[in-house]
Amino acid sequence: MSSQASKDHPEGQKPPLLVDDHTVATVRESKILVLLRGLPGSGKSTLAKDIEQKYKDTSRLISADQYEIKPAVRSSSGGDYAKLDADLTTCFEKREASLVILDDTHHDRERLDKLFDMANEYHFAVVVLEPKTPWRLDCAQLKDRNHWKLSLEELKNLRPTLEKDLLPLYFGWFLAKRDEDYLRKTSHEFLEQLGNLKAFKKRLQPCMFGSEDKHKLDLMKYFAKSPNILHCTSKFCDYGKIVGSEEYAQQEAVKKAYSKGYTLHLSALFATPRTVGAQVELTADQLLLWPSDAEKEVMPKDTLPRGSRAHITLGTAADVQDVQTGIDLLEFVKLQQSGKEGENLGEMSGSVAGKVSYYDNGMWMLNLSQKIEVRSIFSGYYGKPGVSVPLRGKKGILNQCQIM
Ligand code: 2AM
Repeated sequence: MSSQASKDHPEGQKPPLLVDDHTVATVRESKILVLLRGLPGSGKSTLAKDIEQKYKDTSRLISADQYEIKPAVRSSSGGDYAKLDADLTTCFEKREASLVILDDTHHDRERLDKLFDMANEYHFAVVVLEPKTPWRLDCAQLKDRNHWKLSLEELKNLRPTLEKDLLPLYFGWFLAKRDEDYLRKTSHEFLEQLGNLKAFKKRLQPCMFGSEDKHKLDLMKYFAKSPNILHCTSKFCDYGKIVGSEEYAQQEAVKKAYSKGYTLHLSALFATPRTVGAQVELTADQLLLWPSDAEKEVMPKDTLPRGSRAHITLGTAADVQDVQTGIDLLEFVKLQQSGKEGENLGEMSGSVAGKVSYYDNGMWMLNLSQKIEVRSIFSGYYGKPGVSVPLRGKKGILNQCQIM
């Protein structure tokens, strides 16, 4: 970094993916699309180049400037971007980089939505970074700094959408690719062993887990959907429509954590007739990012320990929403709080070694003898809701849980 650039981006203001070793290691194991966002001349390109340098072997920097795309308020975001988008698609398709950095103003919602769709299609998590330079919104200064020679008027037209925070559908911890693959496999193993457990077959009630044909019960097929990128939601914002989301995004802890790497500790896996998920035990550091009303939001009458809703949705039945997984987990927690241990019905082995408990109404929990640790990046999901993949994943059909 040049001395001028160092001054513009003091060490304390650099995003964790530039300065924190654990984050750097996690980013290297992840698939991430970094979107630099801000007015022309605000310092995006310096930040973009720093990130590219830091991840030389695995990154690819695509800058709108290279394509002569002049920042402007457009009626449509089509035309100008055709070549850039073709190169971006090739980069994703040919797996040219696991960290793709896109340097553009990103002021246009339509343009952003297109990029979020692409990220979803290629299973890239998204990180949106804005320069922290003191003049980033100061049009008078930017007029002299931007190489496009945009006038004060043109800059002022671009500013309104860029001075507001871009709020995601939700904030959360997004699993690194390698750990995500491992957890998907572990979830299949859990469902396979559960489906083959004698006690499970015995307690199946009519229509539970798609048990119409008891001899061909297939839990992987039953849990038809899985999130596109496995994650643990911290705050659901609905792009800012949820009361309190702006305040959440403004919290110092949240701002500091954005793009930072965290290890999540999974203590149990659970399955109900609606969802299959993993229980996450948040550390003190992670609890700083946990909204104080997360449990009350879905169980207003109960007093449950802070963080007890933390989970990763692994799969849901066909007509069930992802949000149900956290509600199901809280049902277990409530039963445990009331002193109900669950019926101890055996052990699982291998990657899912642990004790199996049954809590009535088709609620099964596996307490892992060894916690599973998965690496993740704290960020937001900005795309459309309801993007999911079949639980069976890309590798095709795993063994069915045949009930004899
Ligand atoms: P999940 O975290 O339990 O998997 C989009 O709906 C994402 O936000 C999902 O990942 C979903 O569930 C999570 N989410 C958390 N709270 C939600 C709410 N109140 N409504 C909808 N989705 C919510």
